[in-house]
Amino acid sequence: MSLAERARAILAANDRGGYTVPTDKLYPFQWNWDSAFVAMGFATFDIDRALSELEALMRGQWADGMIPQIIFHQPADSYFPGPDVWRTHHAIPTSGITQPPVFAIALAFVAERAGKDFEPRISALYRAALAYHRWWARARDPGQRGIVAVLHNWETGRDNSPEWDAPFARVPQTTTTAIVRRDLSHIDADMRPRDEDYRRYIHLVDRYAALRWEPAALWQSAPFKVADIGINAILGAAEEALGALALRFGSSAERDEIAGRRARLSTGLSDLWSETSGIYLSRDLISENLIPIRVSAGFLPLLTETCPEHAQRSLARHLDRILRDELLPIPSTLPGEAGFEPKRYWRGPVWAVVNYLIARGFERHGLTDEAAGLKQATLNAIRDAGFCEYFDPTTRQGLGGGTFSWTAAIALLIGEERLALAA
Ligand code: 9WN
Repeated sequence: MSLAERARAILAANDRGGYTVPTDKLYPFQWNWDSAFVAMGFATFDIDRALSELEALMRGQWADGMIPQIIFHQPADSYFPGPDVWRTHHAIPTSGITQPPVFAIALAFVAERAGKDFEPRISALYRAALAYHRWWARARDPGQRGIVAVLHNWETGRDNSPEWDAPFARVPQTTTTAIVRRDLSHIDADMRPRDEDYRRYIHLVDRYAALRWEPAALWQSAPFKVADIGINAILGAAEEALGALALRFGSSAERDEIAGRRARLSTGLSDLWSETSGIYLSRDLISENLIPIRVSAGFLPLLTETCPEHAQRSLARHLDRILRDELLPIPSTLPGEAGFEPKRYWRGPVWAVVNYLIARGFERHGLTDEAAGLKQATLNAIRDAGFCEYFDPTTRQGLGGGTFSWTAAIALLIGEERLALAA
């Protein structure tokens, strides 16, 4: 079987009828940003199915516009924390937090390839994306400073990144919920977050559930409030994608509204650039300090139109150094950082989805060699180690869960471009 055939077989195996689980057993529900990448992967061969993936996310969307991190379409007991811990009130059970807003980026990607017949469905999804972005601005940037905050590390999608170590020190480890980790029955403990991390993760869930997930109450009470560089960059790019969709599906008032948020985010992002580190950083919004830990997500502002040339050049130099050190690009935490651990989840391993976004970022600024090199290295890692959840940058070994949906989606996306170039 070719790599593309294997990738499609993984998506088929993880299909639960209109939506896809990240991988069997370890993650038995629908995850927000996983499904956005999966939708793009499906769009390489099946537009109808790509739209269904996004529509299933839309069914989980809350009345206030939030699209949750997890949608529990069907019960399963192989994952913790389940709906009983989240205690939310949506018709379909969901978690109470969100994840990186790749949704509109995926929708624009699918829309570009879809024929006229799909327009009514895309139009409904555009409205969902618009409501989602309004939620981000209202609930997570109430002061309109141009950077949005996350209130739980799971929202960043980079759960145990060393960036969160210092902000998390303020979060108590007390919980009212018994912690029954299911992940450790599927994956080695040294590749996953530690128990003390989980106690803090669940402390936050308990605290927010007690506030009935009311955004203003969460904002007041949150002991963890961070401007994650990944989310802010992705949201900047997603507003751009939404602006393009609004040309076809929106009103002129909506186009102005989107342009306003986009301009604010662009100013906010420039505030996350660190001249000393030569990369973008996250900011702790309680201490107001930039978090001086260089991570792969610090490359993501390349996705935005306004990423300045000096930053582009500096990020290209970072990539070059990683390649000269003969590491698989781009480690989630850059080697040399105190918290770097090449096998422990977001503290070092390489993730195909992050590489794909960064490559798109290099590409849009004309840094085509960087983009091509990164895509090829990602494809090679998948070919050699399999469709794993993540890869050790030092040994290139595949780690975490196997037969992963978003890794399959990226293989399809990069593979398709390679075929187009060869033709
Ligand atoms: C919590 C599904 C998700 C990804 C995240 C990744 C991991 C969950 C977990 O798996 O997080 O959301 O339980 O570890 O960190 O990015 O979306 O693949």
